[in-house]
Amino acid sequence: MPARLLVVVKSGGAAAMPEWRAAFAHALPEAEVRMWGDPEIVPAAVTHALVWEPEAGALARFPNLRLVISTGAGVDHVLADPDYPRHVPLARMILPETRDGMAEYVGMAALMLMRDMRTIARQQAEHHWRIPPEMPLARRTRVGVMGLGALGLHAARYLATLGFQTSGWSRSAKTIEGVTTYHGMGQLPGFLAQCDIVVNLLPQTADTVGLPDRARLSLLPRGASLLNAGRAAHVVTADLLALLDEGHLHTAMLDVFDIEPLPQDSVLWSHPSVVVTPHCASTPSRTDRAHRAAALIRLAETGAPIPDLYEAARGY
Ligand code: OXD
Repeated sequence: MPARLLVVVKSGGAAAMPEWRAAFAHALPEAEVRMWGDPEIVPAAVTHALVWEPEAGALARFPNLRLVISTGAGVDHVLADPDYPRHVPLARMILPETRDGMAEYVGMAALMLMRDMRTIARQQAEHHWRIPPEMPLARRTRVGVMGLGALGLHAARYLATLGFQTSGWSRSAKTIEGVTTYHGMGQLPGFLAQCDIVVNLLPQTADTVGLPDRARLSLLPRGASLLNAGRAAHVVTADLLALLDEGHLHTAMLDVFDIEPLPQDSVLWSHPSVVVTPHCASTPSRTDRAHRAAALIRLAETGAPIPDLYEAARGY
């Protein structure tokens, strides 16, 4: 077993390495930090990996890995690798900045959707002055969050502080002050039926892929809007576009896509009812994430419990 710490980093490519290295030099000076794919890496010497979308089979080449850390809150991009070494603990990257960034993005999106800023932006592009017929208010707008994990819970609380009539749906029962909660598949239809805006923040697991499918999204009231900041695999694009084109849904604001960057020829770029944001809902700085990774590595090295570990039984 190697005595020293060798951290390999796969996130942001060569351009990002100076920032990762500088942050680790400060937070974990005893570690050597190498870029993923560096030909000089001796696989047996690698002790820790900080990764986003590692290629299939790549992590399995490091026989002495002690901890894998995702550079994001989700770990689906690591688990997509069928050869991922499942005996190695896998940590999700959830910082206070991740929670705050997501809550603020969701709050902004809910306000934008409520005020129909998509239409107002289009009117500006057309030099068209049209005052909306009604002024909606948060306290008259029902926003529901699907997924009440670390990010969803914080986002739901934030929506409530903005004055929205806030609800949340999760697999198991939760009590959150100021938020009406629903749980389990049996309560999903009732939850959806009362959302003017539904926010998807589910983790991607075998149980959640396709959960907000066409039939379930049809349960939203006519004219409702969807914000997807979870994973693209949750919502089938063709089903979403059909519901938008039929006028059942008003707007879809999307931050996650099957292929990223979103291909130039995607219909989503110019669909009149879609707002595209470039997977930017919540990405703390590399410095903050390196500091968090260093803290997790220190905990792992001392045998202390590591927070936000992936649990196979629940799928995230
Ligand atoms: C994440 C993401 O998992 O950005 O953090 O999607």
